[in-house]
Amino acid sequence: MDKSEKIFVAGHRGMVGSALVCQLESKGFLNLLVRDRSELDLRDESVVAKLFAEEKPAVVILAASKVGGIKANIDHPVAFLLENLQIQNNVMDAAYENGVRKLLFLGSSCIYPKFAPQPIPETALLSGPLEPTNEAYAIAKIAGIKLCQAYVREHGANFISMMPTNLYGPNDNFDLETSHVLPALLRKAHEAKTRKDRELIVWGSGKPRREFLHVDDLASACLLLLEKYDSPEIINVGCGEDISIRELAELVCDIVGFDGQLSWDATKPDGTPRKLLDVTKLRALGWKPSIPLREGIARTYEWFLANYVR
Ligand code: GFB
Repeated sequence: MDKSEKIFVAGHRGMVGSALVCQLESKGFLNLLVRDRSELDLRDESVVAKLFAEEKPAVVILAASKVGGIKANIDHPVAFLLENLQIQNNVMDAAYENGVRKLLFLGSSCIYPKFAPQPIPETALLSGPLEPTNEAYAIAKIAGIKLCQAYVREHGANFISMMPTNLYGPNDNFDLETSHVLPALLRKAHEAKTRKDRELIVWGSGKPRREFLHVDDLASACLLLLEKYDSPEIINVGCGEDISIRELAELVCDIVGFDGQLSWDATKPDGTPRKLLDVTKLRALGWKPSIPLREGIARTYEWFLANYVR
């Protein structure tokens, strides 16, 4: 990628987008196009078209999504389906209409069937029923993949799609109702320690397994794919290892310094039993993650203490 090319980072205030901006700037990509939500509503087709016509970005990273944890997905399927379709349709159409050289679309590991083989190869897409707790989000992301591939096939566009595993890091959402598990556990353990509680309640059975990737590693994988990957076939991005929610809760408590007991709220859903991505394709491009889980969680806890705890 040319250092002077204009790169539009859609969603630059989010956890992924902010990590991307940081990494792009540190590598000397200084011609970044970013817009706050108050200036640009990506769900609005006409304002997206106007931005592209005026700014003519060369490269687009589509990191803007309506995202949330298992409860938010269950409670708001309309927003997860509708808003994600609107955002990706508007951005991809404007990118094509304005001759964008390359677009990177961020999907999710939840696009794969609930009972996909583990680790999940890219070929598992659309091979079985989805996990019901995040079906709306998954359908939107699958539509995004298919739209990228359609622009490639019909118009020769260079639109690529990566499927990240569960992500965490600075600028994550720490709201207990809408967040993913890792920021939720960090906050719960911190508050339990502060209150000197003897018990911490964790959702579900603790048995599901998840793979966690620090968002700075995700950002470095994005840059690699922008440089080296030009195929319409989707590519998984993960660290290649998973742990159970029970093990994660124990690790978080150890890092935070909460030494009370864990108890399990069986009224809350487990979601998909396991979601470990097969990252053979990505590894073959020479990429590997650099932030071990314990270190990444400790760094995220430091960020939480400095930025969230008031
Ligand atoms: O991270 P999470 O909300 O999403 O939940 P998914 C992962 C697991 O952690 C589930 C358990 O088994 C939860 O029951 N868990 C335990 C908790 N305690 C908590 C807690 O306090 N908060 C939360 N949130 N979970 C999401 C999808 O699925 O993954 C999204 O809903 C997206 O669409 C995202 O794909 C990456 O991993 O189950």
